[in-house]
Amino acid sequence: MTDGFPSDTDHGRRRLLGIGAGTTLGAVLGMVVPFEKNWPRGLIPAAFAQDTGMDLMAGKSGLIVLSDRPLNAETPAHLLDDDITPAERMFVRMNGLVPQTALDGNAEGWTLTIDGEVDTPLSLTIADLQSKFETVTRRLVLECGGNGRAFFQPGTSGNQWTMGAVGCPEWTGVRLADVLKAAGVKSSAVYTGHYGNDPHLSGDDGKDTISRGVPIEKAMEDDAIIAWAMNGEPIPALHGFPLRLLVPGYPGSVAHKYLTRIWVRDQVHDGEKMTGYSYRMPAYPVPPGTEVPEEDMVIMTEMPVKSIITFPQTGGAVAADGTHEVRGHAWAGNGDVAAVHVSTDFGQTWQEAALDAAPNRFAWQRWRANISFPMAGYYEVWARATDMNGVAQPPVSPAWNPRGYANNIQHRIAILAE
Ligand SMILES: Nc1nc2c(c(=O)[nH]1)N[C@H]1C(S)=C(S)[C@@H](COP(=O)(O)O)O[C@H]1N2
Ligand SMILES: [Mo]
Repeated sequence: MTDGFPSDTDHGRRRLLGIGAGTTLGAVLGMVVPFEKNWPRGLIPAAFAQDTGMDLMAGKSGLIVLSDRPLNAETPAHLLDDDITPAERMFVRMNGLVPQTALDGNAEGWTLTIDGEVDTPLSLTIADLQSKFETVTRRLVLECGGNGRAFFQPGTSGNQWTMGAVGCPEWTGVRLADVLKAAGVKSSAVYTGHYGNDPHLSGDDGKDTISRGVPIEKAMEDDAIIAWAMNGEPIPALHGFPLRLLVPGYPGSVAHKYLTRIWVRDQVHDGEKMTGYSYRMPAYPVPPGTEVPEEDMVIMTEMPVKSIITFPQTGGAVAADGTHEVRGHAWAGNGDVAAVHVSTDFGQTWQEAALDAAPNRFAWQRWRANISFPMAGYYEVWARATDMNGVAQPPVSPAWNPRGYANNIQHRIAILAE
């Protein structure tokens, strides 16, 4: 099994594989099954089937499941306090099903193909990647393009992520640029197209679950990596075992899991969820609720500046006197964050937080502030990050868009001073 899945999941699966003529369902599930005699032999108990999400979430702790088919789960902000997000706290965004290879932790014969607009198409094993290219380890923020969707008015369709479709694990792999250079990128190259082996929800082999890409200039920057490890362990099944791409700064959807192929295109990639309204924003500001013509939608690129408050947990009580630490993380799709400010008076006044430097580009940055209260009562702490261009998070949802992307509204928490 891959890291992040405790042994009881492992047992569950092994027991499941062992279901044979003499096996009872009660033994498999470890509990009494009153209608045991009606159980059709060979039928996988729903408790273990992929569409419940139960078994798959066994390695997670405290996440909120937003949908179970496909599996989508976010992390409450106070559980994102670690500088390096552990696997058990990492949000999950599946567009399709978790591939069996990942569930089995089976990377045997895995190859990554680089083809299209390259001089020499490559077929690389994981051992090739590890031996032929320089290994790099980096903390990289991964944030779903739809994080914050729940705050748009009127609401938009899709997972109603609040603040927790984001994390910053430490990834180990090789630079995407080094691999592309080894293949020799032709001058005709325009875009990348990413492919993996996760099955489409319909089970139809002919359908891609998702296939997004980035402009070749972005792919050739130093920051994007092809990773085989997360937090020093093989990448967990839900996060892309055995290989995944990370293209920091861009929406998480370009960070392809279960990576099998990078097709270098001579045009803007037109794979699954690259076209129409998927991961696209109106080319101009629109009033909330507007129907925007498809041809006016443009591909999302850099994610906006954002921050979260990870301590204290919202809703807690503190002593009205004295000072109290609040802290969290801040990140921006265009590089480093310039400043973080906090307010305890609904945004009338702001105090600057101490902000740590990023350990590497596109890692989130720790911020801390000491706050105090003039008297007992209900307060909110609001946090506001500002990027290097002086652009700050808004106190209300930013530009409404048909699919509810890129909402970097300020995070606020409730505190009772008593
Ligand atoms: N193969 C594959 N890669 C994928 C996806 C997917 O469904 N299949 N989802 C994408 C989206 S939309 C996001 S936000 C991130 C989520 O990564 P995580 O589940 O590891 O947090 O993976 C991206 N890569
Ligand atoms: Mo996403």
